[in-house]
Amino acid sequence: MTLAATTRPRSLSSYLTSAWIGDDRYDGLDAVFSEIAEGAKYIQVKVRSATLADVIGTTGEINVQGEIVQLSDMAASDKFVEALSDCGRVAAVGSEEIEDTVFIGDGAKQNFFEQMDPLDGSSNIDLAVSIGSIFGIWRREGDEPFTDEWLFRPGAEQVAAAYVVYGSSTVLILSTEDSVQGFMLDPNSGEFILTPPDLKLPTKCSCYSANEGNFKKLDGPTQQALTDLRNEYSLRYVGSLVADFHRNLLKGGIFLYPGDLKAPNGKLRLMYEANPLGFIVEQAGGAASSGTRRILDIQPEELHQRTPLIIGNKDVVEKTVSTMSGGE
Ligand code: AHM
Ligand code: MG
Repeated sequence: MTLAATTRPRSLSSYLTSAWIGDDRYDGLDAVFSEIAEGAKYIQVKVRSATLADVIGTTGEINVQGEIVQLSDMAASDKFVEALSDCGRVAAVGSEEIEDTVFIGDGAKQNFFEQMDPLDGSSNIDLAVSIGSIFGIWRREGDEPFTDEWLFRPGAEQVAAAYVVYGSSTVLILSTEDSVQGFMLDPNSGEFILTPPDLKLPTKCSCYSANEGNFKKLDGPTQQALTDLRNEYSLRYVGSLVADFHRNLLKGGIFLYPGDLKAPNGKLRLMYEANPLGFIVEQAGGAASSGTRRILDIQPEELHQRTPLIIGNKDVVEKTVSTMSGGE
């Protein structure tokens, strides 16, 4: 009798140990990704016990977006700032939950800075609906002094990005300029396992994701673009950007949160939502647009600025953007 050959699952730590040996672009990135993974393990336990533990509710404070801050948003933000400070490779962090950039240090080894949405979709936390965390990573060149302006780099200058989905399983997606790798948390061993590796968007788009309730607020060409998508694809909308994006990345799809007549810049944030996911989708073969330009080419003007976002399969994004701008 011959035993079937088995392939040993590859852990995140094994992957990070050998991923970029000798590649100066990513010197220290293993430590950054490793801390994001550790933070995610901590947060996923909190998320799973959110309705049991005494973490639901509000802190009584209003965040910089004017929304009531759920305690878990703050806890996630604090946890990731702490983890990224501890890793010794991050010089500064911008967070959706914090008005100004958090400067950590300017040591020679602190050669990255990050922007993050620590708990995306958090209004879903007490509904057992998937939520997540999103990270964009830029390299700090040399020993340049830090100013806020220096941090406002376009998304095209990111060297890496990542997101986590706290769903029926906890998944971590890491991307550099070379690849997009998926990892799934094994709840038994507590390790992230490489699956699926080398992610590419399926060539066929299978669904569209949009808040159809906003239809009446959209201008005519955008209503036309949405109608075209509705006529061709299935609607799938979780209401957590990171979860909608993850499904579309695996299955093929387009997500859009356009501007409308009242809010021309839409709802989503450039620095820590659109830029990281735009980076990842491009590495996977897709595209991300604001409706008038490539997301990654937008020159940021402030930390919390909003942008319309159309993201997913390249051909469908291009067609949708063309219709939105009055083309066929
Ligand atoms: P947030 O939870 O970080 O504030 O993000 C905003 C969320 C996104 O996750 C999601 O795509 C969007 O808001 C849904 O908005 P709406 O309820 O208007 O459809
Ligand atoms: Mg968000």
